[in-house]
Amino acid sequence: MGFGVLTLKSGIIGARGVGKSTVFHALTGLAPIAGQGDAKNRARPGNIKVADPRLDFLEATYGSAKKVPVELTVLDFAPNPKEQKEGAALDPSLLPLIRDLDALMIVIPEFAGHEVPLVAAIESVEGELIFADFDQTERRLERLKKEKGNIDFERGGLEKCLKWLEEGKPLRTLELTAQELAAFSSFGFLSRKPVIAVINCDADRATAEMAAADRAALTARGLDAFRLAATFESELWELDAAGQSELLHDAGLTQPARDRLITALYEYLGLITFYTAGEPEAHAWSLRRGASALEAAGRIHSDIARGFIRAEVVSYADFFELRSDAKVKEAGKLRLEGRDYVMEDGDIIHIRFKV
Ligand SMILES: Nc1nc2c(ncn2[C@@H]2O[C@H](COP(=O)(O)OP(=O)(O)OP(=O)(O)O)[C@@H](O)[C@H]2O)c(=O)[nH]1
Ligand SMILES: [Mg+2]
Repeated sequence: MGFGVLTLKSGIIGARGVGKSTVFHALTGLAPIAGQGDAKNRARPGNIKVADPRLDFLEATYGSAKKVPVELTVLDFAPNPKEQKEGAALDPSLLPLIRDLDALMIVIPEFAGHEVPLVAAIESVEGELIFADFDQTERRLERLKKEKGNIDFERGGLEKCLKWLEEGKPLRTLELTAQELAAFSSFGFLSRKPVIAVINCDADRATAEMAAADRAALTARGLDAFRLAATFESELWELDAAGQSELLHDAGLTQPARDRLITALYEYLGLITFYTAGEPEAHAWSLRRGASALEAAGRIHSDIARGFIRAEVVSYADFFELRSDAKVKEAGKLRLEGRDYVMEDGDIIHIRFKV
């Protein structure tokens, strides 16, 4: 499933006291704020720079002055007890903020005192998203009744959505035509958003096998699942690099959850990474899987896309083996590609353009 997401801004949501802020701290190293009032005053953004050994290699090989990794933004929201009562699945005052996000992480607790089964817990949070979409669709249909002109197409599509929502199903799993997608893109449907269920569990239960079982249970809803021991991962921030490796190793893990989560998010959202590298900087960029060289150019700068002439491309594997631009050229591994070339994960590109 491709979501066409690039900016990687996601929000952490869920019931009260399930460990959302602990997950936020585990991922970003930041403490949550105790904001008050409006939802936007209660949002705390944190950035995660994506750890990327390929980028490190490019930086070292080119002696780049600067390294720019892919960044991910995660938001935590301070609760407002007036908005979200104890036991409520989600803070309804957050809904307008959630509309702007690229992806959601729903935290599901799996520690003492929280016994709701995974699918039921997800259904209760997603139910709020589905209800909000239902409400919006119904109001839009109501307004259409007063409109003249050619509205049959929009009405047909909305009625299809309404029926789907009525059955308690998220719009994420409804097949829409390209034309319908374009017509509804401005709606910011909440139940169409990519969602990762983040299961907050004990360290010995944060295994890939268990996550695979969770994923299987949620696949009909189009969700991904990820296991994370938030308290444990949070403690990593108190240690230096050696201490972190030791603690991870003792728990039978090889990398912190934030690195695993980014890999999972990339996979789920259908993203790849490409690079631009030289002496001034080594830069990693996220890109939609299947995107063209022209779209890659547009990621870097709209002027570069506009004046696109051709792309010089070398795969990361070839560069890693040959270790310099000159050797890459000599070995015939530098390819000249046109605007329609489909980018591969790890491509290192240099775009020729004129302005
Ligand atoms: N045992 C255990 N306790 C946890 C875990 N994660 C969080 N907690 C505890 O649960 C309580 C709530 O954690 P928070 O991270 O503040 O939860 P929250 O969802 O942000 O809470 P609100 O923002 O108030 O809705 C804290 O006392 C945490 O220490 C966990 O994995 N295991
Ligand atoms: Mg919190």
